[in-house]
Amino acid sequence: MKTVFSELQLNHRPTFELSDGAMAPAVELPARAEFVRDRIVETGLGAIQPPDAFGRGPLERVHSRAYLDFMDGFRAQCEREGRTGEVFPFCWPTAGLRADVTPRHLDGQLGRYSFDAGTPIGPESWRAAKVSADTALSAARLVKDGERAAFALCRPPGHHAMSDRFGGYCFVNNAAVAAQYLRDQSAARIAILDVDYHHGNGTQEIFYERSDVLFLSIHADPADEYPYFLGYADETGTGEGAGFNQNWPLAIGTDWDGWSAALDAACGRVMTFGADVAVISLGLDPYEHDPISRFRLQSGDFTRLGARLEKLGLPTLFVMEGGYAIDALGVNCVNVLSGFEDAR
Ligand code: FKS
Ligand code: ZN
Repeated sequence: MKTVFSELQLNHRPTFELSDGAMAPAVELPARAEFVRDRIVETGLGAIQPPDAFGRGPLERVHSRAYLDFMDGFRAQCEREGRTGEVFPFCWPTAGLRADVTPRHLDGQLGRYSFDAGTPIGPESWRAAKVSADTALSAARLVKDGERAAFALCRPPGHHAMSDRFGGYCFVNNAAVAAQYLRDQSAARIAILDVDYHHGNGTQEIFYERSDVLFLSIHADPADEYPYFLGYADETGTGEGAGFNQNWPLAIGTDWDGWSAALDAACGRVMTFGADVAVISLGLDPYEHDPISRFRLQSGDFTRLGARLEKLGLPTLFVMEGGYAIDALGVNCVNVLSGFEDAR
């Protein structure tokens, strides 16, 4: 299986994040991608190639122009307003405040275009995020051109990014951008299966009213875990999209037995939907030793996950999302991909 990756994605280098009421060391680090890349080389999974530049067009299919304009101008605005280093939003237009205004001040704009204070953003972040999206698009193109599967080693991740808000370490929704690209290029029906420990609220929001993109997510119950305000079982889509969204919120402590039951159910839905392509939002944070997560998948279970996904028999795009047990990240990630390859 081919991998797409660029070192430019490493230039988003957060140092701190707001966590448990204090500034703590950031966990969504460049080393995450380096460990995965090194493991791909070590195991000989396949070639690693740099992404092509797709420009703004494919991003506009998923994100609002106003959001992209804000992000494109972020660096210059920081310089104008004398803000150096990382910035964090802290004030949002929640109920009772006006959602129909866009303030001029950077902090007002940050609140308008984000949904949490957990996402450090620095001068290099947006450029790295755009290259991460190019990585997803380039891997999608490989699948469109006939590869059975491809791996987009995306970082920064994407599944929390909404149509006009960043959050959860995510700026561009890589999986959504790639799915929309495949939809525009060739495929009539896309199934996105999100196996990250955290609910993919951004991907859900982007496709919630659509019947051509099925969104399925297996994650920790949002009553107990980030992102708290989306990802419940009663969210099944609306309008045209009614019946084309399904969530499996699982209890803290879920192991492979419980987790794979949800996986089987989700795979069943992919098949009855009649998907032409599967896009896997591949988070490795359901791992038992993940430092910020509380599921109990073991390294060998990730191989099983890959083999189960192969049984769908579909062209498959893997898009990396989270996973913070840095030492094991390469092994667990490549276990999924080689589990898929070896099942063929
Ligand atoms: C720590 C709070 C951390 C934020 C969790 C974000 C998870 C991000 C992710 C992604 F795939 F996007 F990277 N809360 N006290 O893993 O879902
Ligand atoms: Zn996650």
